[in-house]
Amino acid sequence: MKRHDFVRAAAGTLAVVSVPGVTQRALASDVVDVTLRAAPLRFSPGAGLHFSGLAYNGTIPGPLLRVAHGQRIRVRYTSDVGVPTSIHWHGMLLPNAMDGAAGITQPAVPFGGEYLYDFVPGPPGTRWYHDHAFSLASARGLFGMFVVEDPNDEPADREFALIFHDVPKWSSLVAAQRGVSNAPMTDPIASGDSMQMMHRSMGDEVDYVAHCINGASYPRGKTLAIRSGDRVRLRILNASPTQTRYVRLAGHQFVVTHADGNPLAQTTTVDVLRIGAGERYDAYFEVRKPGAFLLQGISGDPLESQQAVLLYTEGMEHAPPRSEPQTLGGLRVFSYEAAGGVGAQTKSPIGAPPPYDLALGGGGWENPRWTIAGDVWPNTPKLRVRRGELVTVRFRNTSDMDHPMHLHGHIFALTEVNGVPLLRPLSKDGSLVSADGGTATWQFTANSSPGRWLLHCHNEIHMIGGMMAEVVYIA
Ligand SMILES: [Cu+2]
Repeated sequence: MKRHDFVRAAAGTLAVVSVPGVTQRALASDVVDVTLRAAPLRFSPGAGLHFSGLAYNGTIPGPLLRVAHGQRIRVRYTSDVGVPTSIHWHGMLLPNAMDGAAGITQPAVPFGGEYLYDFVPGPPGTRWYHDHAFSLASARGLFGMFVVEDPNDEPADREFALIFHDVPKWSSLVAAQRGVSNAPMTDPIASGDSMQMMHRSMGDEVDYVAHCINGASYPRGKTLAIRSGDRVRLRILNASPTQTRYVRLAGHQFVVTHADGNPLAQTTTVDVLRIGAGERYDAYFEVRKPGAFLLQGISGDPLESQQAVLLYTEGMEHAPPRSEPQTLGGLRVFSYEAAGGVGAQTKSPIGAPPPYDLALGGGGWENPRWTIAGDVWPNTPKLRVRRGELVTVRFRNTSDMDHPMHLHGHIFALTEVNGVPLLRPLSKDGSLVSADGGTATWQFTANSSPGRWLLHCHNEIHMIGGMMAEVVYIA
């Protein structure tokens, strides 16, 4: 069994930890007992930066949770923070009462309170966990990665878990909730050779004081050792409260194998990953030559070039690292269409119930309302489903912001994007619906644990502004 190196945050810095292999762990115990305690943390991701964060077990991100598929986990959660909290297990299929949606599947955990989460994590793959009590606690640091080991994963010489996350300027987060933030839109735009920021203010954009990987902004944070010839697997999570990430590794391409932890029918090779809020991608690369290479966020926002981690081969740790220009021009950027292929016609089986057509709307200056079918939670549609039924959801985005829509407790097939059917639908738990008329179609079978399952935008500002609906199982 090869040694697997994993990265996790310890007190605001990167730490590489060695994790025992799958089989030993599975044999060691069928039940993994974990204690998570949320508490305030003065978080310092870069020189001169201090932020009143909230942390699980004293680290931002929280500890990397890792089980063999088939093991059961018991998480004793306690809260020592002054806002209501809960833990959502993002991308997991689990009993409804374990889903962690405060006010829906459990009461919020108050200061001094506790909650026991007890379930068998699955399906295998890169999942994550984060606060879900509508108090912006996840934006303050309550999140972490959760790996359910897949015995069918191809072997890798090394494996790194990379969590991209952002530190908000709190006043802008508060203003964004009222639709009066002056922060500019920072999604990157490829225009010739340079990146540009959009200088129109959308009212809902959040200003960030730092963009981090695993708890630190470059050049802080631990460096990652690789060797020439290595096949390196990356598990990358975008835990940003609001922003999409574009990620590049200098001198290398990514071979993407999994979307949201679920295997792609066919791998796809890209120069740049695009990762919406809440999404995960597994990708590998082969180290072809010695050197020092930055893996980093690509953006028009200068702070985002500090969202970087250094990978180096032996003896190259102090060499000037190779980085790439902050542009997407001429590069192969990950897209659902590229990963799924286009051209097939997807037909629903005869007799399938009609689709739910959900328009996504809202936003604009001084408008804090983000809507589904013209209304805000809890007046948004209830998708009432019977167990075993095939459910089709079609989104149409009438707003001028992208929406990373996420469904709890199910994995759907993304069958259509922007009017184009996908040849090989992607298995996901969230997908970006593009601004200004973008569409997406999801299909899933209602075969999860009966109950209420949220369907919402993973942009925290939009979710709190009402962009949330639910799938409800009826008898
Ligand atoms: Cu949104």
